[in-house]
Amino acid sequence: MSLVDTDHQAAAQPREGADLVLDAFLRHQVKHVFIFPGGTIAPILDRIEKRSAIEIVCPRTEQGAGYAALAYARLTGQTAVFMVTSGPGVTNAVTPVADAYYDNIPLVVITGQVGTGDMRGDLPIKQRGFQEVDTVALMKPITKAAFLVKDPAELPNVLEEAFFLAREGRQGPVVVDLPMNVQRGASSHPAPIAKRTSVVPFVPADKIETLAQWIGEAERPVILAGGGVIASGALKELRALADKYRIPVTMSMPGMGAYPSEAPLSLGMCGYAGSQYANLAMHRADLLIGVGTTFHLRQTGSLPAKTVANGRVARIDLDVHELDHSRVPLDLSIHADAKAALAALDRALSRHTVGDHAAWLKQIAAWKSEHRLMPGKPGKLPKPQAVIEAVDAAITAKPVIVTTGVGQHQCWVPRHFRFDAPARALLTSSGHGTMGYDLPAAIGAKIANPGATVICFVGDGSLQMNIQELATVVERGLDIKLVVLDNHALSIVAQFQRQNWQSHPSTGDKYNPDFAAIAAAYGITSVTIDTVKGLREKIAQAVNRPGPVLLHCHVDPQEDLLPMLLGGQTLDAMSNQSSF
Ligand SMILES: Cc1ncc(C[n+]2csc(CCOP(=O)(O)OP(=O)(O)O)c2C)c(N)n1
Repeated sequence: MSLVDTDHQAAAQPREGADLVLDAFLRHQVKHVFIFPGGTIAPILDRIEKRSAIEIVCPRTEQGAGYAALAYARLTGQTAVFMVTSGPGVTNAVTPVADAYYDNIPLVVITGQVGTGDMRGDLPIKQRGFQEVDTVALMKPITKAAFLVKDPAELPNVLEEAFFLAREGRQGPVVVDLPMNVQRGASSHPAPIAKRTSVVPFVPADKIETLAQWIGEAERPVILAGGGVIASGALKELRALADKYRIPVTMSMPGMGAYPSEAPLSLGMCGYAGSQYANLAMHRADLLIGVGTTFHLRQTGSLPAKTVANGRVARIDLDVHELDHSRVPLDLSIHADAKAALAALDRALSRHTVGDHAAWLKQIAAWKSEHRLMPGKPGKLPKPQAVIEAVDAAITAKPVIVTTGVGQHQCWVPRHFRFDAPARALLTSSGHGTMGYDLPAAIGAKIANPGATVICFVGDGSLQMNIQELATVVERGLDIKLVVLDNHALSIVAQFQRQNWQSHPSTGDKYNPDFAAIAAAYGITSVTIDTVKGLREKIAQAVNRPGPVLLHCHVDPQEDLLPMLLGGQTLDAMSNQSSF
């Protein structure tokens, strides 16, 4: 069956709002929609089911649907469609929408709404309709735009604008709120669709020339690559530049994979949960070049003016506001798409002489061996880092997509799993830092790329935010490997509490169920790991077995995330102080 329902398109006017929504999906070649249903979204759901071959993905909660949509958009490069019902559907969708906003993920969010006659409008009352909530007001601060459509005739243009805005410039979510009478109402004369064209900033040749000159002068250059490098498809350009001119590359968490973890010039992740060697390199650089990265607290620490002790800072970004309001003071700001800017930089550099940075690379090699990322004192239970490394070693097939929750485990994954996008890609909730992204994101990843090996590293706390999605895994027969790093704690918060207030009464020593038994109850193969003995073999067997598997790994609860960049510390002075 074709995705386009030609019979219906030929049908006589007038057309219902729900049909006009479906038309927009078909125009934009939507292949999957992610939905958690309810009455006020049912008209569109019905239309998709009856009149298209679009596949409906219906997890167990709005969060499940939302995070799956986010991962799907990330991997397919397409705008994902996420649909929820009015009232509680909308409020449950707020967190995934915020996640899409802060991590620049193109999403069109269709929200059901009570009929316009039942809407409170400007009246000084709480609610007029059942399950009425002011969706636009709730969503405005966490979307690129939020529209309430009151007339079906406006639908084609509003939806066109929504699909356009989701991708324009820095990508993100757009909400379209659709009252029942708009979905069900007929429009004889929908307005003709006004096409929009993207504006890509012109690469400023003079600034690129300045940067090329600075690279020529630099003795200690470092590139900080962010998620923007991956989003703009600038992997080839970044790698060519770094390799040709021997510039070490560090990455933010969303930038992991922009440069291969294993390459000799890779410094891995920087910042709060990065390594001391990456942070030392940034701090001691005489030229730091940020590409598609925000220079936020997590990457540069709490003393932004001291990110670089004695050097220049240049930054390339698609978002001019980020440059105008940079946390880290800039000596050069280049408003451009990363891919185009790096290609222009390479051309400009061909006219300059660049040294081999031998002394700098030698210094970095010394820091790397001096500050290796190591687990703490061995205990009876496996170390989380050892589990991650064992999973890494056990997977040979490509591509591999890794998703995580939020917490210590999220920080250990970039440290101990080797990334190299797109063959070994990381999907994690970066800007919003949302527990519960993990399992649903793995579902979206597997739907987007059924041939990929999908691994979800998840803490016991994060898993319990959306554990119900194990049902979706089974229902859709998704071959996902869940590696539960169970330390019986909301550990990163427990560590923070111990560091500052010496105890963790509500975040440590948590009661946990037998996750392996829960997986088994859903019909998922499960394996329990609670000893160091045979760890690698057991893990290799479990991750290479076909079909979904949950590995319940009891890991050492006495393991701190170390080193860590604490508030008030400059990048050269990460803390290595145990909290126990
Ligand atoms: C939805 C949500 N609520 C609260 C937090 C605050 N928070 C950050 S990490 C964390 C603990 C995570 O525990 P777990 O998933 O077990 O990971 P661990 O730190 O033990 O590896 C909490 C409560 C958050 N990030 N997201």
